[in-house]
Amino acid sequence: MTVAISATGLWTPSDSITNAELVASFNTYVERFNAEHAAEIAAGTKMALQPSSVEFIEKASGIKHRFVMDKAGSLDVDRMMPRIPERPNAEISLMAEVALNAAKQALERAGRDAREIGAVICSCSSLQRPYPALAIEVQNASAQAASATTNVACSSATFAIQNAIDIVNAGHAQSVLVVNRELTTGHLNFRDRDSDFIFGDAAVAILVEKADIAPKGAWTILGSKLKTVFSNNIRNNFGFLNRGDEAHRDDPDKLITQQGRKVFKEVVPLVSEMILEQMAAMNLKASDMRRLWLHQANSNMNRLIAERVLGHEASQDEAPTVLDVYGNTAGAGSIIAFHNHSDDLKAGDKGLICSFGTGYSEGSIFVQKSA
Ligand code: CO8
Repeated sequence: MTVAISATGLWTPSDSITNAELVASFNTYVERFNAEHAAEIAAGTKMALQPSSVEFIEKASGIKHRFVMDKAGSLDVDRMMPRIPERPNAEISLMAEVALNAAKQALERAGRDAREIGAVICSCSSLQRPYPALAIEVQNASAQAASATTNVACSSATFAIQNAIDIVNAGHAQSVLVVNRELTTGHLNFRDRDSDFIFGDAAVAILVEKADIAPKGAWTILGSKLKTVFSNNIRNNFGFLNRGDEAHRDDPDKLITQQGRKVFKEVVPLVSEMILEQMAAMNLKASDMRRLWLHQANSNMNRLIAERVLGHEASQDEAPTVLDVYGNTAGAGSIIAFHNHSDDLKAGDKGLICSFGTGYSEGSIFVQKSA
């Protein structure tokens, strides 16, 4: 059965932070920390913290700006984490609300009523709570359908798209709504200069449907490939067992930690080889690929991967970057690139939505614009 992406939706918070604002807050924290611990630093029993810089961030990552749930709390030097008040159980949860914002846009763009949706898949890098499942809450507020929640970190959206393709192919539903909401700043360490600049908040939605009911201009799925290779290089040890060890419950490893350089070196060959293998299996040449919508973790990484796949340095038109505006939005990154940079393509154009990241996990979805 032919399956298509009928439409996508994108939601971002109204707050945002520039590199200059982030660095100013972090460097104030560093000055305070070093002043408070001057004696220990002088005695060599504590390491002085090093300041961050806008120049480093832009050169190392390509990130200039990111949308965030709560700017004030994240930049407040006495706090350095978003302020997200708990809601009563009778109210919709923040993550479900955010997911619905993106979902409504995808449904509107496809001209689809929520009652036509046969299944809802919510996928993301971090869940607000273990249960009840976020997907069931989203489903309750929108579609009359079965639902499931998945987490494959940066590949959450592409792996969920594969699940949606399988559901349609198996005949269980004709329209499957995938929602990927990434509130990354909730588990970002704003006191760590190696990672505080990387992530931003966003939610995306992808409507996957049987091709013969999809609207004009939908994206036919030509093929897909998922891959996982275990690695500890990006890790977050937060979880429901933490309360069993009070001594380590609030350690920095309960937020995201990563060996960024190792990730860079290992993931570039892994991803480019997987894409090339899949292209060969599908008889696709580099010249067939009109556009690559790659995961948005690092602009230098994307430049290298796109060059290996296309055989030449890719232009912004061939492999658009949205990192400068959104930062790394985990699973949402490649979908934001697709959402913002696909309307200009013509019927028959082929492209690739590709995620990669924590796990490691990689997901490739090859698409072709229909008439
Ligand atoms: N300002 C100034 N200097 C800095 C800063 C800073 N902010 N940060 C680090 N430095 C210093 C380092 O300490 C180091 O100093 P020294 O040489 O003295 O040791 C020097 O700059 C160089 O550091 P690096 O080697 O680390 O610098 P890189 O050029 O490698 O850049 C990056 C660092 C940007 C992290 C880069 O390695 C990178 O992007 N790697 C890839 C990472 C990646 O792809 N990660 C995948 C992300 S996972 C994902 O997308 C989803 C996760 C799930 C969601 C999580 C939500 C929170």
